[in-house]
Amino acid sequence: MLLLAVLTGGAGARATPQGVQVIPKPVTVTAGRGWFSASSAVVSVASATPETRRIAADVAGLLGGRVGPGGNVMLALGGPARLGDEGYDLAVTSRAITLAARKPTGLFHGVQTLRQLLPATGARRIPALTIRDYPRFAWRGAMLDVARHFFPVRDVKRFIDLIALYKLNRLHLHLSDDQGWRIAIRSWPRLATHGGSTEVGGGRGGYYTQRQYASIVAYARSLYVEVVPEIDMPGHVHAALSSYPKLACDGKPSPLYTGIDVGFSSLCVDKQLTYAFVDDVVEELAALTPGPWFHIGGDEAAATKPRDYLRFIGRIQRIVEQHGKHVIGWEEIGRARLGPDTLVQHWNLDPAKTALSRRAAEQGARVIMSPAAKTYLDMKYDSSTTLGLRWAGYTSVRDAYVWDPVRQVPGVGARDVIGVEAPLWSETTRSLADVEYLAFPRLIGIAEVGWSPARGRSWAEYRLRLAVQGPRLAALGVNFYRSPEVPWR
Ligand code: NGO
Repeated sequence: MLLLAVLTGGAGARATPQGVQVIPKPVTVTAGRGWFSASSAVVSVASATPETRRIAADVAGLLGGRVGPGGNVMLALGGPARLGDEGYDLAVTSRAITLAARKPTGLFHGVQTLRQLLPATGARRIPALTIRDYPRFAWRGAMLDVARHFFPVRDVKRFIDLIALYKLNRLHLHLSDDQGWRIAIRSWPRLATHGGSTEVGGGRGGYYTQRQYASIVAYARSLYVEVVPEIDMPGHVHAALSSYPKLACDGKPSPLYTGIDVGFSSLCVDKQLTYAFVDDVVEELAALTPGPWFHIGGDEAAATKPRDYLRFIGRIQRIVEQHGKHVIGWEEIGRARLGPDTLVQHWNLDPAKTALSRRAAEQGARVIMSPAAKTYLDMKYDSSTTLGLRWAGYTSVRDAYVWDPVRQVPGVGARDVIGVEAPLWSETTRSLADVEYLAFPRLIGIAEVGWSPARGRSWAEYRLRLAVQGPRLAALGVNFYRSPEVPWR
């Protein structure tokens, strides 16, 4: 019997031998003979830059070895074009490890693989093998709603730590909604000081100073995660209207809102002040955000007349572009005429709304797949889950894994889909522990949907690999849901 096997990709795949249980599943894994002993590691960099040296130090820390010349763990920049910006080649023998990538991002992803090749506990050794790996999709995101409940900087950084382990590369921050405005804007200070002063259920809320937001962005970048800020418009703006009543059409003061209804607020599309306001907000936030995107929301604008909505989205797109960013919007913006390089985010269950993603794709927009029934991390797992909502149905760990992003919306196929994103809306999550419980382990499955080839993926095999993540998540202190669907170790 052949024990040496190509472990992934295709019909001939065999059961994964112990020690090679990486998530997301690499493109190809070929098992070798023997083990590399981590304690003997001396890490060297062929292409030394401050960035690759930092990665080398991480590898040395991970293996419990040191950085030095002429080592047996070699990091190098280079490799075939197929690896792209994020892929890597990893070769482990009993004597040496080589990790090569065209960009530091790829080295970083290779290090996450190495991390999972080490056992969670016990002997620090890595099985001999070769891996070639690169992502299926460029966009692999998680979204955190910091508006319904506020999460302090340290929570957000911890969340970034966890998503980076699974090769996710975008953190979308939903920074404003009816219940709270979470980012300081110097030209409109009451947005944060008043609009950020409460949250769902009436708690204290909070907001990020510009310095804090910048520190989140920089921290994410150090883990190769790009932050995507969202200011939701023209609906979901009650906190802003309560902070500055002159932005409302009737100009009347209103108290802050701490419930969870949606679709009742709108910016005043006819007021010139509205566009001055949006321009100021986009200008300040764009300046703090090195990534190329600005998310304008655009969902559930039930309190804005359809004609006004189209006018508004048109003007807002121009403002965002003037500040040098590409527009992202929820799929409702597909109703409007879209500029080039726009991304739309599919989420609705209703086919009439889903068709707007197709309309956007027909205009040349690319689509981020966040189908609510698969990727909404705020849905309950099953009827016994106490946290979460259930408007899109229950979403089991299996449901979040068994789907293909290019088969979600008729007419939106491989050419149109840029990737996947899992939103965590925070109506019911009051702490990071709550967030972790809903996100893990479903987010790990979404990470694999975004990275790994569709061919060769199966729930029966995945659930065994996921089981091995149990001790790893436990060691990290993650409050994950021990779903009965998974034979946890
Ligand atoms: C919807 C709605 C959000 C809710 C979320 C709850 C979108 C794009 N808009 O998704 O305001 O928080 O559902 O699941």
